[in-house]
Amino acid sequence: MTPRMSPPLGRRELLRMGMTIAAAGFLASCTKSPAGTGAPQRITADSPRVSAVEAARRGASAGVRQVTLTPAPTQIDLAGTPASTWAYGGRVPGQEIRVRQGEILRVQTVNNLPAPTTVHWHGLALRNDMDGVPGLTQPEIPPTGVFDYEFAVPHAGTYWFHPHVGTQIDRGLYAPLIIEDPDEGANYDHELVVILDDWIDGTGTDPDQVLEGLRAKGMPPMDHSMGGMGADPTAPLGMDSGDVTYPYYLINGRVTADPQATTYRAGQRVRLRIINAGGDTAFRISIPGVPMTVTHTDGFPVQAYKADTILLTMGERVDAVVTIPGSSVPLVAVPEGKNGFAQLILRSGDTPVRGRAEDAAMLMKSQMPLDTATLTAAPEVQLQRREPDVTHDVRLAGPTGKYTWTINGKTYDPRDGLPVREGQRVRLRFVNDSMMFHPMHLHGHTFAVRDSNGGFRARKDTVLVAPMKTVQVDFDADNPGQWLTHCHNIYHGESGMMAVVSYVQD
Ligand SMILES: [Cu+2]
Repeated sequence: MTPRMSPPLGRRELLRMGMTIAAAGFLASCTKSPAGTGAPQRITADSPRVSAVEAARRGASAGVRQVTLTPAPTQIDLAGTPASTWAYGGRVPGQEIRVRQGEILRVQTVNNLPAPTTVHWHGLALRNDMDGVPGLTQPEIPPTGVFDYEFAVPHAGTYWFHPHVGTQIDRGLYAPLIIEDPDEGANYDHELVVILDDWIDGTGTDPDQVLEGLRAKGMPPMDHSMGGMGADPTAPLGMDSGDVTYPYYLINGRVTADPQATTYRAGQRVRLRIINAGGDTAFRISIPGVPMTVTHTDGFPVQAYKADTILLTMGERVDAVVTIPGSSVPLVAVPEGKNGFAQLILRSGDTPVRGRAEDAAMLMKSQMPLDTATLTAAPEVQLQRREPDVTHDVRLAGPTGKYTWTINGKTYDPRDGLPVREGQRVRLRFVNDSMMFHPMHLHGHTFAVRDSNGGFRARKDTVLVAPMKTVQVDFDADNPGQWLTHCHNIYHGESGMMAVVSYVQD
């Protein structure tokens, strides 16, 4: 068997992208320790280890899926109100990419934006040089530039993709990436992807201006003695659940006044694949009178659990199966700590909609929502118990001064890193020293969330770390490279709350 390998980012691709060799050299050289010092060397994105691990991941006869992705300025329609934005292929959300586990995905990305961009494949344990982090795993794709992403898709599940440059994710640049498992044995009749978003772009401002405004205003740290936690069990994010006020909340690109409606028959089972693509908003999700049987979170299966209301922070995904009732019902998404709601209509034949979404939204605020991290991983994806070889604290703090958010007292610097070695069991302790929640995302791995007894709960790649709380996660260091861990609030991440989990070797 001779697996066909894709070359690491080479001179040819770099030249094609208009990169100078000097700029390209930045990636490889400045992130390594000087030769001869005896210090461990970083395993960078262009390392032969990265190619070798990818080769081992590829089956001899893996099928190839070829897709073209075109990020470009466009105009969308918010129920009669036009909004200028940036999107993939002129639509929000972008066209879903659907592949099978084990296939090779090739995405030729043609940057028609007036700014540099990249694409990050959120949640995938893919090869490091395809992870889409500029200055760490690849150079930015300049305007008019082209970059060919190509990687094996390792795990089935509900994923998504978005840029990893500036505040671009809070424009319309996002789309679902669904990876099917041919052996899964579907126990449902239909699938419905449900993408939640908070929307401000093209409504008289844009996300760059929003960030400028936050910095201009500055943010005094909140008074810790106020003790916002624990006061209200139905407000798990505390009192401060967002920095940005959005005029619209969308489901699948549709505003509340003009929701998507999908028609089924009573008794049919629908697998919902719900993705929170928001920039600064967690959502509670409920279908009044219809329990949701949660089957997966962040792509990985959990022991089935029935929930009435689910909490989903930015970057998280949840799959749930519902049975269509005898009358049409809304799926309602309430932005945590903010006004308004988003909706989508599940039609049951031609019956009228039962109940008002406004009333459901009110009721949902008094219910304790499910945090999917508290679920138990399905047996086939449970991490074996093992003492960690290395433990790193990831201390989350802010905001200070002109809206600065830090990890371990520092803002993001790609030359810094939390060192890990291939083969290690790694523990990250996300310690939230701030009064705001942070959805902490780790690239390239799916960790196991620890419970208070030292056991494991769900497998996740994005986990809610509530104000003043600590969440510990374990993972096996089996995907060499340089991987970000960061807050998935885009305004926190862009203001410093990102760090590198850095594979090193002697
Ligand atoms: Cu944050």
